[in-house]
Amino acid sequence: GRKQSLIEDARRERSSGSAGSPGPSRYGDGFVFEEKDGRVTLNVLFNIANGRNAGFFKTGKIFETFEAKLLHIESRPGRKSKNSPTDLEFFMKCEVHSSDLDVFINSLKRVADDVRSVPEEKVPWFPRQMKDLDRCNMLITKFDPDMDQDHPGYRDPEYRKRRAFISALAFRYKQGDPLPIVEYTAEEVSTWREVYQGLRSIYPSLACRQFLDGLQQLEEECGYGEDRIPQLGDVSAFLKEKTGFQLRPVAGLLSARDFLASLAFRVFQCTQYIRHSSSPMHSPEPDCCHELLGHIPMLADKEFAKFSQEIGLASLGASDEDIEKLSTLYWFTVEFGLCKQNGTVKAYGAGLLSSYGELVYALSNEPEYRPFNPEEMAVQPYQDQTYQPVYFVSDSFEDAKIKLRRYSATIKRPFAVHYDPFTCSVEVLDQP
Ligand code: HBI
Ligand code: NLE
Ligand code: FE
Repeated sequence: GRKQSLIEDARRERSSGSAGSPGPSRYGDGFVFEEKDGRVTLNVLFNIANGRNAGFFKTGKIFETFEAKLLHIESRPGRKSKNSPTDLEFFMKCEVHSSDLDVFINSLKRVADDVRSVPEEKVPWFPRQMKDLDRCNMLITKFDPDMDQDHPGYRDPEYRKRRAFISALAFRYKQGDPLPIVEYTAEEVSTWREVYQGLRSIYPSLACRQFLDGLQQLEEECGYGEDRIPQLGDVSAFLKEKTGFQLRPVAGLLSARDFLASLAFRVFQCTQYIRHSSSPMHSPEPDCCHELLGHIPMLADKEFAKFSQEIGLASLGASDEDIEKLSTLYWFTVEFGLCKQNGTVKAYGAGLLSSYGELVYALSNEPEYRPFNPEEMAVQPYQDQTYQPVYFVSDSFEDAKIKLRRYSATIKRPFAVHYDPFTCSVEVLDQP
């Protein structure tokens, strides 16, 4: 599931409008609320200033008076938190009588600051223009070297410092900025060399044809090799010419929703740090080896690029359940997919192609193989700590694409999306 703050969601929706078809009743700020049986559901945000905490309990009294049904509540340090750390911002989802709406909001305004109300949206916010990707930055703190005791970098302060430095480059990045250049240290290049040499020697027999083609082009035209870690700017320029994909730096694992959304714009989010030198053969989290060796060669393939964008478009505004399914499918295909080529099983999944350990394991007779079936794959539980116990094998690379495309088309949304490559924006077509 998605661990996204509802406060964050409401704020994004408010400042960008949403794709949902508007309901019948209009209120104050121009927002439209869905009315049902004389009641409306709304999201209310307000601040309680430092030292006025009693104000919060007064809001409770107002809820009681108006028989407002509280459906959800969250709080977090408020906007002015730098100066006064006890300021709190509240988010409440509630249901009130439509006729009480104005008085209810005005009453709240008397006891709390900066009261804002936004209608409950049926469609989650999604980016419409490429620059909206600046707001697709919900990081999942998993495998974090600062928080996870099992991370190989947890006890290495130098490594953690380096990670923080490289993360900061991604945090500061805005769409359209030049891609940050990282001067990799001798130790980092040596980790890269180890990863590159190991994998390069087994690719010819284990990787699919599309991958080998892409990698060869990268070696010939983009300076790929064991001696240096390619810079995102060079790789992005290369991809843009081949398939129109471009890269964007990211500090770590993104929420599936935000990660998939960028694909809709042919933007691939890339981490720039490298795995810890103590575990070159496998890392549970993405790093530059995973992006540059696992993903980039595949994204140089026109058909694969098109298909990646389609998954991205299918994800825009999809329900949480559908995002979960799409990302699980993504996991068993783009990350860990196997396909038959000339009668032999080959890897096309990036998570395999960037891990010597798992690539060898996946193509040994140890794991279980199952036939490609999107309906089954979308709900197959997976773990992301170590090697997969099960892989799905398609009859061909093309077969995987066709079946996935067919599956994506079954995802129901109250609107259709169309990507306009000239303006790099998503057009939303209402389908009442
Ligand atoms: N975030 N940075 C980053 N890189 C990924 O490859 C990635 C991600 N978030 C989610 C994700 N991949 C997949 O597991 C799918 O859930 C989309
Ligand atoms: N296990 C992969 C690797 O070691 O490169 C990374 C997978 C990221 C999803
Ligand atoms: Fe990946």
